[in-house]
Amino acid sequence: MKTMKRILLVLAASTAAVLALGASAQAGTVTEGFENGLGNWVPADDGIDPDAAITTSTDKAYEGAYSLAIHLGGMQDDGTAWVSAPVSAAPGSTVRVDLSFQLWSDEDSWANGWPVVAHAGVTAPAAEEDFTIIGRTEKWVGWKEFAYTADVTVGADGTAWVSFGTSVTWETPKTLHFDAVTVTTTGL
Ligand SMILES: [Ca+2]
Ligand SMILES: [Ca+2]
Repeated sequence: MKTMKRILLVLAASTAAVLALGASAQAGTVTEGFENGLGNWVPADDGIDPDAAITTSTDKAYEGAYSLAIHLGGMQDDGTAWVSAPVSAAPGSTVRVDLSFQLWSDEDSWANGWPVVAHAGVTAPAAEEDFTIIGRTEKWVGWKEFAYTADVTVGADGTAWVSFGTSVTWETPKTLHFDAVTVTTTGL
């Protein structure tokens, strides 16, 4: 009787472990506040704006002391810069990727805004056309949350890439500050 009880306990424990593993493969949330550099976020741009620069900055912070600063010179009247991070999913599965972040604006202006862009897919974006426009800059004062959701079917490597940034549509230099990034992946 004692042995049977022990076997049942072991079975219960291993079932719980399998369930926990399944859950962690199916859903997860990662956050980034840029307090120690860019973390998992890889900086990139389309090569059009020679002044494109992606750094961390203490000029603005939604949380902690640092934000992500994406700078574009604007003088080509074109050019897109962004950061991308890999997220893990079960190989071959379809996941919903929910991205959110805070973006700082100095002013609420009738003009002068640039698109805020985002993307999620099996590869990181390479050009402006790869992105979805999810809003425009300089249409509020202070911090504002932006969000983007996409479903991605990952390949055998179990990796999806999620990205956000901005794109020049007005010939003026801008430095945009992003912070408090959250990426949640949920198995579908
Ligand atoms: Ca921060
Ligand atoms: Ca453009």
